[in-house]
Amino acid sequence: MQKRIDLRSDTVTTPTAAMRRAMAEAEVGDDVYGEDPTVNHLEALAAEIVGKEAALFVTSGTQGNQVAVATQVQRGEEVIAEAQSHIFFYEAAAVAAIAGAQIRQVPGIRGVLQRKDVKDAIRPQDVHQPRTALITIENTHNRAGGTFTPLVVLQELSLVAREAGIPIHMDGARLFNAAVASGHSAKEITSYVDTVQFCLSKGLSAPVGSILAGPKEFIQHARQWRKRLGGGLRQAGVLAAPGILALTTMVERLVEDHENAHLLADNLATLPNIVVNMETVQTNIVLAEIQGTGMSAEIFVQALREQGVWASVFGPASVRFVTHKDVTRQDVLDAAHGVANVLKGAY
Ligand code: TLP
Repeated sequence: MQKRIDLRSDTVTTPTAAMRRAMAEAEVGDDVYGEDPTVNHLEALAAEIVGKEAALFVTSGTQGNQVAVATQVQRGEEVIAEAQSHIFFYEAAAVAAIAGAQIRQVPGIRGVLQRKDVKDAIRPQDVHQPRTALITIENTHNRAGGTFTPLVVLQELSLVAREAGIPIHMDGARLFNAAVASGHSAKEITSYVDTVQFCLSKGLSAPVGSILAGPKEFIQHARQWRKRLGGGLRQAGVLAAPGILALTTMVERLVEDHENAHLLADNLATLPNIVVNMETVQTNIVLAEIQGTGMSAEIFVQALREQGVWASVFGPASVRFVTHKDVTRQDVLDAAHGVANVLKGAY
């Protein structure tokens, strides 16, 4: 059988053997009673890593973001989010459906929000206008191709937010990719935001779960929102145990994923009719614009799959490749070869 090189997402990573052992051996209790020692350990460790008072283990990145929004935003208020952010684009309008608020889309530069644009988007006090209740930053930015927000920009955004008295939430689904690529610790990055969500289940390879971290009082309220959304789990230590290994053993290796993404981007860029914006290749995501091939992204991805290479349709003529621990350097070279074959019509 042909080998599958699955570059659709880093969400496809499977747990390591050590993670599976840790799951089998995890000490557990009822987490809704706060009695699961493994969950408590993970939450304390995660809070320490991002320099926040407290943390909450949530079922997914989406749940972490939406609990963060619902906890900080009232009905009829507004949330500033980058125009192509996951919170806006991929969370099934949950900000409207759950918090009852609306999103103000602010376009960034390669996914990075700009100080002036955010400042201008903050609503004045006016009976006609909603109150701006929260600013969100996506780091790294998925639809922009895995770009990270530079520390100086975070600093500027935090000043704008502080002046206006508005909290910042970071969707740090790939926070550790941002940390590794920028050379700054996760703690330095999150020092500029009030609350942060990061995923254990993407490049860090845990099978399930995300962390929401922030001030103690925020996490107390967030715990109730998580319960309300059905995220109060019982013997969740079996899920938290691989999360602990994700944080303690899987961060440094993200460098390899970034190297492989660069290698893939370099190889794809040499192919005719494929355009890769190298400026956005900063972490583990590569976006290929395929307009010049005359194929739709749907057709292209289908043809590529026949070569054993799985990628995601990211727009009518845009295809996303994501590197992760379950693809090797050779896989990436083979994937570029598969793309070349598609272009030659040799499938
Ligand atoms: N992103 C997934 C899909 O939903 C698109 C992917 O394959 O990249 N924030 C960001 C920036 C994300 O990229 C994702 C997942 C989430 C939040 C949501 O995480 P989950 O899937 O755990 O709900």
